[in-house]
Amino acid sequence: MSDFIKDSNTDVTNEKSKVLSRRDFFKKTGAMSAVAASSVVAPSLLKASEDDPAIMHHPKWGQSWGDPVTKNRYGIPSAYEHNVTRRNTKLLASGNYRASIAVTPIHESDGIITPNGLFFSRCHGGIAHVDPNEYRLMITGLVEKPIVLTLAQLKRYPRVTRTHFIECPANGGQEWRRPQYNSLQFAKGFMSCAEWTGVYIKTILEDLKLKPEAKWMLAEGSDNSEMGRSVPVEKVLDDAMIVWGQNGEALRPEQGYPVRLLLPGWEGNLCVKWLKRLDFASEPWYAKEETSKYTALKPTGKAVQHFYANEVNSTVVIPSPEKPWTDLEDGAMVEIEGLAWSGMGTITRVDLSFDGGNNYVEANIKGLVLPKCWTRWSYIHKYKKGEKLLLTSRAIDDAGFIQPTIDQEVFGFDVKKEDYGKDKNKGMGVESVYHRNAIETWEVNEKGEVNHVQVRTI
Ligand SMILES: Nc1nc2c(c(=O)[nH]1)N[C@H]1C(S)=C(S)[C@@H](COP(=O)(O)O)O[C@H]1N2
Ligand SMILES: [Mo]
Repeated sequence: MSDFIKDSNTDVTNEKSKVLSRRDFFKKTGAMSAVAASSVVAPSLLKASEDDPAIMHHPKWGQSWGDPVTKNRYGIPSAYEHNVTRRNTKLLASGNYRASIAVTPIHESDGIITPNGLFFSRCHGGIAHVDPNEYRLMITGLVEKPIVLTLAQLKRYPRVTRTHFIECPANGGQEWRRPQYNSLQFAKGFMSCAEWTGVYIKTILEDLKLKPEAKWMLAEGSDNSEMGRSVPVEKVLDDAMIVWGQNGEALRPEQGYPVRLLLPGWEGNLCVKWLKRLDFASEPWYAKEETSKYTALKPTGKAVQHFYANEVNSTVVIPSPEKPWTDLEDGAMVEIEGLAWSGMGTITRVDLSFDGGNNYVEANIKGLVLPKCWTRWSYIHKYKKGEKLLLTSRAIDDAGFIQPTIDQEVFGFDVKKEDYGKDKNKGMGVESVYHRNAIETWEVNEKGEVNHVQVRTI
């Protein structure tokens, strides 16, 4: 664990962060040092040592009775895992820890499920505590049969269980100009992934009968922010869900207990928590909602416009600023691991670069590969003590999208490389807060420390 995180309010602005040009990197390091290895991976320093007291002595926890099994009726993690927590920072809180963001420690994550206690949480009006007995869901507007449901009535519809991530569209949004956080948790932790249980809204609509004029669904929360969002009816009839289950238990209060909206793959802010009303209408609530569009890059180099979905994205998880390689011996075989995800489909390929995106090798996709879901990938690497690397990952999805470079994302895809920097107005020049899915780079230095950098092609 790197030592920059001392308490949950530590300011982690990235003092070491820098913007590199590709030429800088090649001047410094010469050729690329990727090794495609198939050898056995083993922590080679482990030996059955006689002088290791941790293995030679009977430990204190085995010498007396342990706690009664009912001590924690609701279990909690080992006390030794106390550092694995969500975190926030003044930079993201605007001085208000109620209308705030708590980011997920994805550097500590295994597999593709985020435990409920670590799930990313964004609340505009604080965490509401809704009494399930008083909970009601009203479904109204352009339906033949408007209804008000209790929680028990809602749960009588046939249920489905699906695994999806929820990502705030501002994830990574601090990093447009330069890396701001020397931390995976803060740079990419505005998201989490869980197994959700609930009902497809299209199933409820079979009963309520949607009128043909209905083009938008307005969703409203019952928290202090009374969040209202409009969702196109095509998405509602595709895979929109109303969920009450999160990883095998009731939704946590932070996730909108007892019921939230889930729009698989779409912007997290549309997934209204503490859901109280769905109102079908012919118009959206805000004109903006019809017009906000973003672009995404196809592998052909062509960009297309779309809106609402979180674009294909990826990150290296190990190593990362929080998980450096400072203790690795020369020649160690290590597994580089990461996550990839796309709100538009299923991950089909992940590439890994050791030189900041000039050359790529194909990574292995691990375990379950599901649509609109976190996907694990890895690559076995032979570590050379003192080597300098620029680790960059790039994911591709089955909707045909590929992660852009930051320059493509900022200046546009039609601008030729030789025009970059000459006329910044020529491209889109978009440095927004939202929908940044450009490739990210970790610099591994001679000591094995990992820093967040940005490689520019300009
Ligand atoms: N009612 C309500 N719903 C809400 C919010 C809120 O503040 N109130 N925040 C939204 C935002 S901006 C995001 S990114 C997601 C985050 O979901 P999570 O907190 O479960 O991760 O919830 C969305 N739904
Ligand atoms: Mo958000």
